[in-house]
Amino acid sequence: MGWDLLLTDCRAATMAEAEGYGVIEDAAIAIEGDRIVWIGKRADLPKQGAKETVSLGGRWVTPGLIDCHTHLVFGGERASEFEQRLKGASYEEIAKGGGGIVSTVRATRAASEAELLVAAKARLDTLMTEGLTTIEIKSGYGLNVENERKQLRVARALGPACAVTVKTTCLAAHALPPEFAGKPDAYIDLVCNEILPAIAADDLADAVDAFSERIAFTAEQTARVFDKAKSLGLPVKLHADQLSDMGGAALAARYGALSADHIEYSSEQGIAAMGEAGTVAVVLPGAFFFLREKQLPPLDALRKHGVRIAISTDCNPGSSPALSLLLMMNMACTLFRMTPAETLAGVTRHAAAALGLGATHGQLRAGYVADLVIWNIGQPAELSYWLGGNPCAGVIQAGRWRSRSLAS
Ligand code: DI6
Ligand code: FE
Repeated sequence: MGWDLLLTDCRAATMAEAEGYGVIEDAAIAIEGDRIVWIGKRADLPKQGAKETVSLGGRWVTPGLIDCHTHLVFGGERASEFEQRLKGASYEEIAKGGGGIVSTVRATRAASEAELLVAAKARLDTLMTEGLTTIEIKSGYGLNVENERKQLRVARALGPACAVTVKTTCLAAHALPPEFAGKPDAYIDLVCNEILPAIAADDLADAVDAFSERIAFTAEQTARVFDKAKSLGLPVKLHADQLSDMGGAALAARYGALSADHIEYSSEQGIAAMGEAGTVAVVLPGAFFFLREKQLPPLDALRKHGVRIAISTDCNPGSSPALSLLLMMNMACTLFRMTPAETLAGVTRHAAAALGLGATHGQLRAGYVADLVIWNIGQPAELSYWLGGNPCAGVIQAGRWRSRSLAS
């Protein structure tokens, strides 16, 4: 019988090497079930039949794109805060004035599960047109047991609804809900004693995140959340040092976090600790751009200390209403001076590592899950070159065609 699917006459950017694209010219890729079982030069292809053979006409193939940090499920939008910021108000001022994250908490609590699903699915459909095959989705707009569970149930439902891999993260320690005003430690008690155990009991989260910041939680409060997550067997991630240096990078490293995200203000010491711990850095150029930040993430220190760098949309209604991962790749190049090869690794190989999926996703490699994107491009750098437009010509998700338009 042979393979289920054989792709031939393609050029593969395998992302299977520590640097560069890992290019195989004139490649063939064989798929069985949901896995890649052979990839290499077409001339070396073992003699074996396939149920379906597709010639890709010289097109490029990459691993499926992975958006490893989003707040995709939320009620409402915050365009009026955007207008306020354009008149001079800062993100922190708006948050302190009762807007910001808490205004989305009100809208998310008021929305039904069905309403949240429809709105999030529309956003996910847009992201998926560009070859997204895996997405991480955080809670953090519910901030009580019932509504954090509601958000995470919607996130879990999106996987089967859209034929995409979803990893969920409980971000109950995102902001102080209004009913706990002035009592942050009491809210952290609720997170540790009620919210996280309830989420874990229903297997609603694959990881736990927190927002360590002046307008959110201290390092000490974050550490309490992380201790609880560890005791429940859940890996941790952190919104670290986005607006000020809170020692977040070092804290994340100390807990062996999968990733520390944002990290604009992280110290070199913190970055070195991340390198030691193998914690992935997730940079979020959409939030940097949309908040008109000036402090660049410490790219040179990240490279020097061998920290893997992932890139994500941070899709959320306040600081990054971004629905294009390709545009984030461009911004990582233009704003952060990353190379196009670094940015492609940032949305494949390293994004997989940031989700604990580094052994199965994010590379074109025998044994890995067959999540592939076929592109109408002349070279991989084009993926971070265009501002808008969409060169995606086909997507294979877990070994099955999800979309294709391969007419030449
Ligand atoms: N950092 C962010 O960029 C988002 N959350 C966070 O902790 C913003 C969330 C929002 O403004 O709604
Ligand atoms: Fe975020």
